[in-house]
Amino acid sequence: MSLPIKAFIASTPNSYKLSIFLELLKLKYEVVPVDLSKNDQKQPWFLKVNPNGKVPTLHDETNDIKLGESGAILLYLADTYDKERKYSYAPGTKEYYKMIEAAFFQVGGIGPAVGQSIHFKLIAQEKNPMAIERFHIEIKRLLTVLEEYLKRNKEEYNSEYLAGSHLSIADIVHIGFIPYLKVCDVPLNDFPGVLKWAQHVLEHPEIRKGFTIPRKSTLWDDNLASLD
Ligand SMILES: N[C@@H](CCC(=O)N[C@@H](CS)C(=O)NCC(=O)O)C(=O)O
Repeated sequence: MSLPIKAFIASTPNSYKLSIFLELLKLKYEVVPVDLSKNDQKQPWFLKVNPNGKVPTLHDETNDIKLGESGAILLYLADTYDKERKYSYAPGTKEYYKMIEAAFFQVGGIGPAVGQSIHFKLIAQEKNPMAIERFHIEIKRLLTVLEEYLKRNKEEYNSEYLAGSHLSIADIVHIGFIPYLKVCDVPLNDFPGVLKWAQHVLEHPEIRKGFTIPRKSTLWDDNLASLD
């Protein structure tokens, strides 16, 4: 059966943001698995939906919209399908901008830094110690900022989440990357606030389920288990 919401995803940290959010919103959707090892994401059929050739990508036929960029996709889904603002905040509110701040910090900060760290540590044929060190230091700096976001939000809202009083897009974009920190040799024990937050967020069964769509990553399995 064809469903109007099509999620183009692979078992990657950015993709899991989308599967997690679709699960939380209890939406019916079709998974279009993208095989990154075969470079599906750079094929003409994929580039028609997202010229940037990356996952996650969304095609919602209900509104005839094709979107790339995890942050933009989650904001679209929130505005369209989270009318009660269970996992987001209404535009114009203070909490909305704090949610956006944390989300942009992820997509423009932690996400790329973790991606580069993994590239230089695990994928690049030639080892470049300066590049490895640069991204290692940057990830640790960014996690210190994340600790501070959590601390300030707790002071203001007495909340365990990143923005405002409840789980939101701010948490969802960050949680996707947390299990990868182990691969970057950044132990979460050095960031107790982030560790506590991650354990709290992972209590949501929809979030655990999102990490299994399209497939569980064996790497993530081990790393998720180490957070329990
Ligand atoms: N800024 C993008 C980054 C997406 C991204 O880097 N996706 C990776 C997987 S986690 C990807 O598609 N890599 C394959 C490629 O770059 O060809 C977002 O937030 O959605």
